[in-house]
Amino acid sequence: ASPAATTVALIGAPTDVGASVRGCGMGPDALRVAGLAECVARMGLTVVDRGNLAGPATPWRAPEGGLRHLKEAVAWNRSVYDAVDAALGAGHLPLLMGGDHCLAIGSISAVAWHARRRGKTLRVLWLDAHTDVNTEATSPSGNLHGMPVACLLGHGPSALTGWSGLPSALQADALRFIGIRSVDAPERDAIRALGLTVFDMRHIDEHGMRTTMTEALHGVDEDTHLHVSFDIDCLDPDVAPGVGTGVRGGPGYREMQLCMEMIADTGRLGSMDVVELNPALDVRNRSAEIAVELIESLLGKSTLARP
Ligand code: B3U
Ligand code: MN
Ligand code: MN
Repeated sequence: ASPAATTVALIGAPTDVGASVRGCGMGPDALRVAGLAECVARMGLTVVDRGNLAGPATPWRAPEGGLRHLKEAVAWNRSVYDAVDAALGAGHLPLLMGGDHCLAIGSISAVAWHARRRGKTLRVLWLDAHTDVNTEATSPSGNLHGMPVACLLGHGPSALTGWSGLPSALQADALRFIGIRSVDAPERDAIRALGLTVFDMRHIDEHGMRTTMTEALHGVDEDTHLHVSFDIDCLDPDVAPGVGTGVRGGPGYREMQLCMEMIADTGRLGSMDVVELNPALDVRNRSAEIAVELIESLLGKSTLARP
């Protein structure tokens, strides 16, 4: 099935402001070089490349108050919020090309605002090795790419919460995590306290990707705005080595393809993030090419016509 919009707006956010390792600021151009725009066009969709947003350089300062680069991260997320807001306002499907995962704060805050205004129920699929639900009080690193989920749930620095017009952009029941295999001890407590639904790698191994995705997509209907926040480190690092914080034991190429195909089948995809792709650590842009192939499936590519 096709996504909810017929025009895809590519938005580049070339920064590693929230990351622990340098290099994911080159993600947007790596995705362009891998043919992302051509892939969207092949799916019969109109593509507009909004170019790269501008923002402050990453100063590589030590964390202050448990947070690294807060001021710079706020600036980048402001730009992302405005660009995603503009794309949704134009009826387009925003595809945020990160950049690190802290940018999902701006992106999903804009999505939440639009979904609420249109009376849509928001469902966010967080495809990641990590749950990213740390706060400045629990983070082992101070890196903001480990905190976007907490910020979107209203727990985090006040400068990065409340952007959707409500104290929290998301309620816990809007989120489904897929591919998780690295959770810090305080994150484990937060998952339980917040009541988050996490399909970790053990769940995928025991039940398979098909059952997992059926569960993760349960309840999605014509009134749902589906947002996919795709952290490339969700994939096994043997498949996609171009990431700063790879964790062994992730989904392989075929499992991830099925995940994307089942999301596409809902026909409710309304927006997405592709983040944490680090070309400095990649092998001949392979991870970017795989990301593009997976996005093609997410936008409805199918080997055979399906009933
Ligand atoms: N949980 C750790 C590591 C991490 C989270 N997200 C990424 N790495 N990419 C942290 O720093 O919060
Ligand atoms: Mn992440
Ligand atoms: Mn991750």
